[in-house]
Amino acid sequence: MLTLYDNWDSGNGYKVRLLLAHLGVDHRVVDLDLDAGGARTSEFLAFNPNGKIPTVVLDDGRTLWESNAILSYFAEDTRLLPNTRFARAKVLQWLFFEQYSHEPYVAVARYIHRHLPAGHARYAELPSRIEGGNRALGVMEQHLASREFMVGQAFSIADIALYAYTHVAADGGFDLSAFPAVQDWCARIAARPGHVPMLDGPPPGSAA
Ligand SMILES: N[C@@H](CCC(=O)N[C@@H](CS)C(=O)NCC(=O)O)C(=O)O
Repeated sequence: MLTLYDNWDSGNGYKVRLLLAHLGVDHRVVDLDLDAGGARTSEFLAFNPNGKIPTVVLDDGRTLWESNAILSYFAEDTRLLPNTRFARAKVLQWLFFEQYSHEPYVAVARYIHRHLPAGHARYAELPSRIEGGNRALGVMEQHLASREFMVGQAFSIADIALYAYTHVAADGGFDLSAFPAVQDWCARIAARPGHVPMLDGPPPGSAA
């Protein structure tokens, strides 16, 4: 069976869990304790030499990593990836935006707050992470002020990729009330049939 190497508190992992839930793809989850170096063991590095979750091992043993590549793989030929050339490119546009202009700020600020002890040197990064994250949220706000979804008229993996860390941005010190269209979009995504929430602990029986 398809195996997802994951961590319950990771938004990057949650993207894949949310997509697999929407598509009803059967899988098993192996939850790695990242703070204890769970993604740096020789066993896991054999699947992903970059030492990061999410990583999937397909039924035939092939591996795939990078959350947005995994989303693209499973969304192929489904309602979650448009099939016209320009709309697909727009989905890619937002996936790359998420990785370069959003996740390094919104997710990293959250990581610092949730996983590093008070007084850790990385708390000094927070002002620049907040500034960059607010810039990314501002881009989304402007875009979503007149749209229901990130691309076209339909829910797609662009929404899933950006929802994952946006809806928990407050964990990193962001104030989403300054972005009302983003807040409304988050509520629409969470209300969709088939939605699953982010986890609040490792799923039972999923430890490596
Ligand atoms: N660009 C990657 C980022 C993956 C990533 O940063 N994963 C983190 C958890 S969110 C991780 O595995 N960290 C463990 C480590 O670096 O040891 C993606 O989108 O999949």
